[in-house]
Amino acid sequence: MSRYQPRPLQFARFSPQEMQARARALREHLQRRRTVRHFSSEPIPDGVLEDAIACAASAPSGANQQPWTFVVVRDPDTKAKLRHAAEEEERQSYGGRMSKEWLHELEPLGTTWEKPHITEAPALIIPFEQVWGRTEDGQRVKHYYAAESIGIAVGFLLAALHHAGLASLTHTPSPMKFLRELLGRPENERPFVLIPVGLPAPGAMVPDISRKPLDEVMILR
Ligand code: IYR
Repeated sequence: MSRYQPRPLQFARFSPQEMQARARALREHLQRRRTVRHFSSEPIPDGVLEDAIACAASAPSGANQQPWTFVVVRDPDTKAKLRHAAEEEERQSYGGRMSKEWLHELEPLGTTWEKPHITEAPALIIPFEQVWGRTEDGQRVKHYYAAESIGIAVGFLLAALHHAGLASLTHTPSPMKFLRELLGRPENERPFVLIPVGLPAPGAMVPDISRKPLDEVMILR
């Protein structure tokens, strides 16, 4: 029997006016998302992270292999260990491993080697890319477009968190290998980014930066 077994598509159609209104509403909503670096320790309501991760896991992926694992950390000891390890790496990165040009590009963001958000945020989500997989009987399976797939899934995740009213930060400690070790993930998984999630601290500040105008990023031919 063929492994291609199609079934009818479920698809919601909107009128042109509804479509325009929905597109504009999401544009305005997503444009209000800001990366936040100062978190309150207020807890996240039950089920919200589960729903956001389910949104991420609904993303399209190469050959539908869904090459991802999302680790959620709420345990204070684990957060403290992750912060310590991240700051060890970042101290070296900011202290000389990163080029002058790179540090210059980061200046407007006000980042430093210190990563208090890792312990202050009530939760961390660490998405892992499954660089390859295994069949049920343990055979290695090649994954196709795993990097693109996890990138798309993390885009869905950030949008879902924002939609739920949570702030997030895409933190990229470098190198990130310590995440696999401290979180006990297998050798086929590569940490993609570390995402502190929660509510912003009262009075949280963000850099005064803007996005490129549409006519710079969208080309009509
Ligand atoms: N990994 C460092 C440096 C850093 C790099 C980029 I590119 C940023 O957009 C922000 C920070 C850090 O997480 O601080």
